[in-house]
Amino acid sequence: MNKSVAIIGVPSDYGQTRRGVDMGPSAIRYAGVIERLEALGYTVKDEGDIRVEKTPIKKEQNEKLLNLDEVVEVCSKLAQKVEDAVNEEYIPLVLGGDHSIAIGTLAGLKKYKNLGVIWFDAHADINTPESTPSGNIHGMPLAVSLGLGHERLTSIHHDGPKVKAENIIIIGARSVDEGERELIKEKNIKVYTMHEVDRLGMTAVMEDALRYLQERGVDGVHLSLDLDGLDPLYTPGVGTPVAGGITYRESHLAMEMLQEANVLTSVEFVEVNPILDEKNKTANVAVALIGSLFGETLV
Ligand code: HAR
Ligand code: MN
Ligand code: MN
Ligand code: MN
Repeated sequence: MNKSVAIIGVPSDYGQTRRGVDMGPSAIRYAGVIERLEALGYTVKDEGDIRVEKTPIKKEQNEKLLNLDEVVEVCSKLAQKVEDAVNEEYIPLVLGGDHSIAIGTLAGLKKYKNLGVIWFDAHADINTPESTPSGNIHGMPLAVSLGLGHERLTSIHHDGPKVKAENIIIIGARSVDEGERELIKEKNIKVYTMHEVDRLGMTAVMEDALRYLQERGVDGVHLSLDLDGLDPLYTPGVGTPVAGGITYRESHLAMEMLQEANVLTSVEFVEVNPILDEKNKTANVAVALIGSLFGETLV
């Protein structure tokens, strides 16, 4: 793994309707992410937080795309930051913020022409404006990155799809909407639901996932980790918790296996909401997982 990391905070909560997830970057910094990476010998450049306007959040459930202007603005800025970090040969480590920010991160990774994406999440985040049950853009980033959805979102930073359907792997899914299920089938997207995690175990899931990406000849791998992928027992500070999730130990193992495979070229951790949390527990888990992902070992 590249030994230089650029941290980019994205204090945005416009992809959903609960305030507080905009404080995620502060909570993760407070939990010691920089110290942790420096202790592992990384050169860390903290880019600080992207400037995000605090406008009132819209909640009308009849609107198909809530806070579209704000999400477009945040993601456009973020894409440029990510692209700059990649060009300067840093591994971007993006701290959210809700998961709508992944639209910007993936748009900024355009140097990788055959990018693999590992999406660790309770949700599939592949809704379109037609299929969304909520209008919340954090339920849409994978669809947008495939080029599906509002033109103002799909054209962020550059036109065209940002990732190929066959290069996406979703791990931990247990809350998938009807329209999402259809799209997953239509595009033949690789999903390890909690059923597969239970049945095969995390070791086999990760081995299989890594082999799958290798077979596709990816030229980079992005990890997008939604803290709600874990069971809310471990990460209660998230806006849309779903019971029956990945354990702390399983996630820790998954991170270690990604480190061992030495494939990651960018990372994002999203959906930490300190207001809903218990004494920064969720941010502390995020930082522990980042530690494992970047190579912490006991001996
Ligand atoms: N699928 C639901 C929707 O589109 C819920 C999405 C919740 N998403 C996140 N990100 N927390 O994974 O509204
Ligand atoms: Mn998500
Ligand atoms: Mn989620
Ligand atoms: Mn371990």
